[in-house]
Amino acid sequence: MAEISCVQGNIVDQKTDAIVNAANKQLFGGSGVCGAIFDAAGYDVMTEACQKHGHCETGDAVITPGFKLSAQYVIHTVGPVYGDNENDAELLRSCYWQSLNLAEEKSLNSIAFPLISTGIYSYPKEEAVRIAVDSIREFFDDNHASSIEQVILCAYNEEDAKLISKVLKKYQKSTPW
Ligand code: AR6
Repeated sequence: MAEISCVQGNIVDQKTDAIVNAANKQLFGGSGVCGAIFDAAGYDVMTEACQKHGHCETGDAVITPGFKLSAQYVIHTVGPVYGDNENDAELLRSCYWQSLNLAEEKSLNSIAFPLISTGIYSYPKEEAVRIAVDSIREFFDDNHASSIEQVILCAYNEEDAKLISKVLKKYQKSTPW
């Protein structure tokens, strides 16, 4: 089982093999995580790499190089806009799952996620954190021989870091990893 931990900071500063972008379906630069990642990676090169994919469905993910980032790769996943779909939870779960799948396909060792959908897309944070932790754990339950050893949940502020740590602790108490 990979180690799942919480770090407070900026996703672009994470020194994992891949960082995950909270993307839009058109894969254009935006604000929030997306803006920070495009700016730090190099806006033009990242736009060009994303436009080669052209589009990404909600719940799915695509991968590009990290360009100027410390991370070798960026995995772009499109979270649900909260309230727009009957299966929001399933779509959010799929974002984590598909991102881990892509990291696995590249035999990566480490990956850092922001809290997908909890900014502009308005997903309630506590529920989103539970879904994130649940889906990451389920992925490793199904992939015992995974190359991924480290998963970071990156909180942008102290409040989010406390929330993630609380959910992680609860899981550690309830089920041995
Ligand atoms: N590092 C880590 N976390 C961050 C950072 C950062 N640099 N910036 C914001 N957050 P959001 P979404 C937190 O809005 O809700 C974009 O324009 C933030 O506090 O980036 O999935 C895309 O292009 C929040 O908790 O992503 C899409 O159109 C979380 O990261 C849309 O926004 C996600 O916030 C995606 O919206």
